[in-house]
Amino acid sequence: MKLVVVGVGQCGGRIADEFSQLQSRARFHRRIDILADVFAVNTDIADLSCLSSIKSDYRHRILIGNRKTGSHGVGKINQLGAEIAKQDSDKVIDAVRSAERFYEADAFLLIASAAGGTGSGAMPIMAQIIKERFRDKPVYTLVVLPFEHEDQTDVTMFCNTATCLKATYSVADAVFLVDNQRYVEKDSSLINNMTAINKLIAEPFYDLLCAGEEKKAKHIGAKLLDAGDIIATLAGWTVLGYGVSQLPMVRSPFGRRNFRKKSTETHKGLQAMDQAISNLSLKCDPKDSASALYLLSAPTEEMTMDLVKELQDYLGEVAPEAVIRNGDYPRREATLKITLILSQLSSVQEVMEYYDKMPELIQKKECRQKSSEAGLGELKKASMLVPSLFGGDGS
Ligand SMILES: Nc1nc2c(ncn2[C@@H]2O[C@H](COP(=O)(O)OP(=O)(O)OP(=O)(O)O)[C@@H](O)[C@H]2O)c(=O)[nH]1
Ligand SMILES: [Mg+2]
Repeated sequence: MKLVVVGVGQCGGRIADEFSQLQSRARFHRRIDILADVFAVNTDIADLSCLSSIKSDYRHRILIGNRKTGSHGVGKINQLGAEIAKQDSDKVIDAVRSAERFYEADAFLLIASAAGGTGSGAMPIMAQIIKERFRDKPVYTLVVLPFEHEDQTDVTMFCNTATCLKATYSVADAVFLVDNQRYVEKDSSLINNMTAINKLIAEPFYDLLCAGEEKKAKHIGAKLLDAGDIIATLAGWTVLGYGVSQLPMVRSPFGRRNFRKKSTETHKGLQAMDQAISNLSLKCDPKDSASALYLLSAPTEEMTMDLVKELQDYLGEVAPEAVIRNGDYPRREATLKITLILSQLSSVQEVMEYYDKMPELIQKKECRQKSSEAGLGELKKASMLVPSLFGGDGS
């Protein structure tokens, strides 16, 4: 599957940069393309300059709204991000249209954090405009939710997140939900290491996109997972999981490298599936998923019918309501990997919490505004008898 990737805002741009690195990796190691092209869009010129892999010309690193923001970002004001996206959408559409392999692209993937201003406000607008202009390709979004310490202390980030989630869901064909907090819970050293988190966010897409683009017979699975399967699976709220089991390498009597064959292979497979389920990009109940997909990447000799059946049964128990699609991807690596997508989620607790708390926050904001206006009114009244340097009535 080939994607056109558009990262919006700082977080979106950096994750898009990771996708650009996945594309280089796929070209170098597998001689295939998994992206039709990749772009970063931002109101902040410094953020665009810091990217490392996305081409550095103005068509790939697209600065929007520079007259309104002086190229320094929108300072978390998501309405401004949205307004700029409406005004400068042509810049993005023109760039996308002239993408290197645009006509080979199967879908768009737009990426942004929900809590900032540029990405949170501009991405839903761009998704809508891209969807209207390119009707034949699905538009997916990947939304990064803030760390707990951010939205617990910053009302603006909380409100931006709720607004972005609502707007994105209403326009995108599917919304990948990725919670920054999940990555920190697994490894606290990650809190200050966005690059490491971004790599973990992008990695599950690697095999998923490569599998359907393979041209060498030895890497084409018995059950090839291609763009059609992925597109048929994706709709609405979606999460991703990824699990890896190391395979013990042993040498055969003939000195050739071989992988140990035993019932351990099923065990290793289930272990990788378990890891994928417990490491989902956002905490959710797999029982709420109506469509699921998994890709098994491993050496051919490890991918037995038994293993495939065990994995299918296991996922069937965990996500009993889901239509499950699967595929295999033969690789000569000493690992067994599972990439998992759970889509069409009927309930997402975390999204609900954002929506639920909004009325209370809006009310609090209005009360604060009223009391601040009242306070300023009092001050103004008290200052009336203070002499003025400007003459007139002293106001
Ligand atoms: N995973 C990840 N999260 C990031 C990264 N950079 C920022 N964030 C998160 O994104 C949110 C802030 O959004 P940004 O992307 O910085 O904001 P922006 O879209 O550039 O908008 P403005 O700076 O307000 O113009 C916070 O929740 C950060 O924790 C990143 O590289 N990776
Ligand atoms: Mg920014």
